Amino acid sequence: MERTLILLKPDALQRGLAGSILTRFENKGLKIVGLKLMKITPELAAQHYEAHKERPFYKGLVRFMTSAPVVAIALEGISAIAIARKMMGATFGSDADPGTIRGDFGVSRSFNLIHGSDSPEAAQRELSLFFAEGTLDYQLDAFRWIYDPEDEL
Ligand code: 3AN
Repeated sequence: MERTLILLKPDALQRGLAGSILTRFENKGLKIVGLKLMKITPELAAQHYEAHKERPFYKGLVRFMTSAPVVAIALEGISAIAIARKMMGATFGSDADPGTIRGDFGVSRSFNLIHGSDSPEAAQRELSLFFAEGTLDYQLDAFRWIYDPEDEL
C-alpha cells in the first residue's frame, strides 16, 4: 500500500470542482486517509515547491497557490501514486487527455487544478509537510471488494 498527497488547487475550489474531483478518486477505489481545507502560507509553498525555485514560473506559482484555500488530501491504495498521476493527466489542461481530471476540467497553462506527488520520496516529504499531525489508519470495509482479499490484500 502507498500513500500520496493530492492538493486541489485554488482554481479547483473556486470553480466548485473539489467534490467532483474527490469523487473520482473515491470511485476509483482509493482510500481517503487525510482531508483538510487550508490556506497555504508562503513558507509552506516555498518548501513544497523547493525544486522549482529557480524556474521562471516559480513566483507566479507561489502567488497562485497562496491566493485562496486548497484542499489537501492523503490517499491510500496499491500503486496510489502512479494511479493518481494517471488520473490527473498531463501538467496543463490544454495538453491533457480527455478522461483525465486536467483534460476534462481545464484549459489553462498555469491554473491546472491539482497536484499529486510524483514519487514515493516526494509523497513522504509532501505528506509530512501537509499532514504534519499524521494521516489516519483505519479499516475501509470496501477494500474487501476493491481488491481480491485472497490475492492482493
Ligand atoms: P506536475 O504538477 O504535472 O507534476 P511539474 O512537477 O512539472 O508538474 O510542475 C509543478 C507545478 O509547476 C505544476 N503543477 C504547475 O502548476 C507548475 N508549472 C510547471 N511548469 C510550468 C510552466 N511552464 N508555467 C507555469 N507553471 C508551471
